[in-house]
Amino acid sequence: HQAMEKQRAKTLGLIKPDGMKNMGKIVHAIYRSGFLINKMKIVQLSPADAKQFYSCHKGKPFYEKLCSFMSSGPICAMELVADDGIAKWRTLLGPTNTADAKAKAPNSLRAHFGTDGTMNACHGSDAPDTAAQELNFFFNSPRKCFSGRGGSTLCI
Ligand code: RTP
Ligand code: MG
Repeated sequence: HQAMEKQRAKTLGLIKPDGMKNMGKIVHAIYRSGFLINKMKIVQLSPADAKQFYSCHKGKPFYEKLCSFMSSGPICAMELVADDGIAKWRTLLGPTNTADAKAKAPNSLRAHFGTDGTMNACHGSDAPDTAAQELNFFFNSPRKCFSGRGGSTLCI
């Protein structure tokens, strides 16, 4: 048996509010790892947007804190493309908790740029169906408006 060829796949990458001060380094690492950045935009989620985006975590103890963090400042949304892109991006992210990332994946983005268990620099979709849904949320919702900085509004 030949090894299965890894399929080219799109995923949603986010640079979270705490990661934005390191956006240049994170984008550099994304390119260096062989991803194509096919789409990119900087937006700020409203608390309601964040609740919708993370609705799969509704009811968990960290949900409110997560949603207020995710709407606390600008974020960068990217459509990332690579062979086996969903898993490849999760590997580059490292474990969810920054301390775990530092211990287990010291070269990961979360090890370098994360802060704690909630503020962990970046997000990645976890499966093909959530990748499609999350890409749609940021790049294919024509009537959805996110607020930008300084009172401006970015509409997609
Ligand atoms: P993400 O969805 O952001 O890529 O992260 P993940 O899959 O590695 O982790 P997940 O379990 O989906 O959790 C989503 C985000 O919620 C925050 N979180 N805080 N105990 C906590 O305080 C806690 N646990 C999770 C993190 O920001 C995590 O990335
Ligand atoms: Mg997740």
